[in-house]
Amino acid sequence: MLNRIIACVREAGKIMLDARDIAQSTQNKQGIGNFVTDYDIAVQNALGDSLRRILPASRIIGEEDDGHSGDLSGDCFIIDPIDGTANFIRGYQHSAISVALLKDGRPQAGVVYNPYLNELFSAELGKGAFCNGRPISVSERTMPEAIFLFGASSYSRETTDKNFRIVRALFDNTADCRSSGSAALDICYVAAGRCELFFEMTLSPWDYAAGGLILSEAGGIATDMLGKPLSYTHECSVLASSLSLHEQAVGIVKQAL
Ligand code: 2AM
Ligand code: CA
Repeated sequence: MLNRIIACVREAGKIMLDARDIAQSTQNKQGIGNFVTDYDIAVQNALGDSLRRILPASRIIGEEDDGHSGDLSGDCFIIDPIDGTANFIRGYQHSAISVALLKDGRPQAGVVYNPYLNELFSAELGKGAFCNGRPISVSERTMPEAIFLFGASSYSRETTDKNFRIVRALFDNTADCRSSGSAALDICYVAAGRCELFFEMTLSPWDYAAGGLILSEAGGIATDMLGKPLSYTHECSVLASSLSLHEQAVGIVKQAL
């Protein structure tokens, strides 16, 4: 199953690599800094077709769909056709396709693919996490040694004060921080031990469903910022880290609230 999903995702990645005149194909969605391009739609449609051929009875929930009924019964693919759309539009070359397969609401497989670096992160429940087929695991760095990644949730400005209070608190307890515009890749970078923590105030299931499974299979954990399980039907905050740092990270966040 995982290999068939990977083949679909790699094929769809060619649409991103072949994209031209992206700015001309861009429309604003609701909120500041929230965009969609014709390529987001093209990747989503291509994935919808190819994934449905693998599991014809599956439900497909994508970022560029009209809505999400909240029904996660049976097999369900949650897709972000391009995570890091703003990067994609600007030629920043740090974006990914994210596909998760859930069974009755629980993630079974996840794939996150950055076609620019040809890096494909993948995991299947209980079978470990991989980058281009090689096993990955979270780092053993301590909190003072940690680099944390964060998203500013620029599209929901009512949470900006709270978001940056938490970012400040994390910064005071760690070595450094980065913000690079793709939550899916950020979570995979924690899974691969490149960085130790990821935090964002408001994300949607397609941003983290695949990355969350890849991280847990790599020895980490992704929860909301209070340490509660992630929602796969609604937006929520995400706090992702190695298992050893997670309790401490939740404590830092709670103190900052
Ligand atoms: P996107 O590029 O697929 O939209 C950057 O902070 C992260 O937030 C990216 O993963 C981005 O995903 C995501 N993001 C952007 N707009 C969003 C929105 N309105 N709701 C939830 N997540 C969003
Ligand atoms: Ca997207």
